[in-house]
Amino acid sequence: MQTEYQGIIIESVKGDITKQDDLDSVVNAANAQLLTGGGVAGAIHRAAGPGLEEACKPLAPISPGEAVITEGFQMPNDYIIHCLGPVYGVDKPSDELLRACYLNTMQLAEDKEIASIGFPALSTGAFGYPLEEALEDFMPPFLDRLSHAASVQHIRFVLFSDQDAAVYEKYIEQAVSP
Ligand code: AR6
Repeated sequence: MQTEYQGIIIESVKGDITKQDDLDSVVNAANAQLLTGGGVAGAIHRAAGPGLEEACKPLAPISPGEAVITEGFQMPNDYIIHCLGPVYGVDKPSDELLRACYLNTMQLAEDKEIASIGFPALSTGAFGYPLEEALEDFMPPFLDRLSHAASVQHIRFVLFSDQDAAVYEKYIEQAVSP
């Protein structure tokens, strides 16, 4: 689905975060060491190639809620923004740390004058954050931040299953109703 919020395109799609060829940047659901791993981090490192690991070394480790940016290497995007989400119920307060991921990503994107960002559902895989609770925790302040974005014009949430995409779709329709 696609909608518009304060002049910004917001989409939710089912897909693979490594295949978003038309976006300037995508977000990595990283680990603290910024190394390859399972889920999104594994897929991004495989697609980006070894140059990404080299670029990440001097930036690691990062803390929950923090984000850092690299170029995209062999990914189809100019930039990758690496975020360490909270482990649900372990890194506390999880809601504030999750929010920080989305807001820090926005700040890095604006610093680089990036127009479009693809987000996976940070922390909702290996880190165990329930998907609906994650949406409720990060989306209101994220929408608020979007309402005064300078460069960012297009946000795409990329979900890995039909079920997750449907949850996002329903939430966005309600939150961004004109
Ligand atoms: N494209 C889009 N979404 C994906 C993809 C993909 N290629 N692969 C998985 N997802 P996760 P986290 C979904 O575990 O919870 C890693 O091992 C997945 O179904 O990647 O932040 C790192 O090394 C889930 O809904 O991220 C860290 O140690 C969501 O993306 C740790 O896991 C996030 O799942 C990070 O855990």
